[in-house]
Amino acid sequence: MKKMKIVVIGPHQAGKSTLIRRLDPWAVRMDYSKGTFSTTVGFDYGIVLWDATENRIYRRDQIDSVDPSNEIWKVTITGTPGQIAFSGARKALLRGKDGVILLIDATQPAHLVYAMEQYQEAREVLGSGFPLVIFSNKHDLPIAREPKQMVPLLGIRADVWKISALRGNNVERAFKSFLGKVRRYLILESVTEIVGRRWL
Ligand SMILES: Nc1nc2c(ncn2[C@@H]2O[C@H](COP(=O)(O)OP(=O)(O)OP(=O)(O)O)[C@@H](O)[C@H]2O)c(=O)[nH]1
Ligand SMILES: [Mg+2]
Repeated sequence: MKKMKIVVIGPHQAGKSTLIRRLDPWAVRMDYSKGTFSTTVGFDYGIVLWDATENRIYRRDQIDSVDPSNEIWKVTITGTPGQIAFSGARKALLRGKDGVILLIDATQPAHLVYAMEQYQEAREVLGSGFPLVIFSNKHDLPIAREPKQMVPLLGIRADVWKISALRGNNVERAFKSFLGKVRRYLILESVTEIVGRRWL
């Protein structure tokens, strides 16, 4: 089975853990909780299967329905801790990942500066040109700003999807679209490697 490793970065409380739980309800979550508040002090780790032939996502409880004659990918989704103090942990979690989801909170324009910092961390670890997508989260809330009011401030060129990780709106569509992009990148990388080797 082919493997793909996705990492989710983004400011503190933007909804990274919620997104991963939405994609994999059995995801591991290492949070510190107090009352209704919780924050990641370790990481989140979820797994789904993606049928690239039919462009379908399967959760752990749906594995029996997977058609093994199709192109199936095991997709791991690692969530990072968003607090500034965890920069070292984020960089360790970014290492070796195939694609990055930058999650921003559409209700918190002031947090874009942290999103920018985390994007720079990803560049430090993964170099340039890695598959990247921006998910603008919390669009179930009326105070959510439109991406066109927020994303240009980041100065990052990437596809942008409006989602609600809490309600699930648009999450699967956005995620599958990104998996398609990462797949194309990985296939191109392996072809370049083979062709490059032949010409040595
Ligand atoms: N209204 C709304 N609330 C959301 C959404 N996604 C997450 N939240 C809420 O935002 C808060 C933070 O969510 P988390 O998923 O823990 O955020 P996080 O990015 O993992 O936070 P850290 O681990 O602290 O970096 C929680 O109260 C969530 O219920 C959303 O789409 N809409
Ligand atoms: Mg979290």
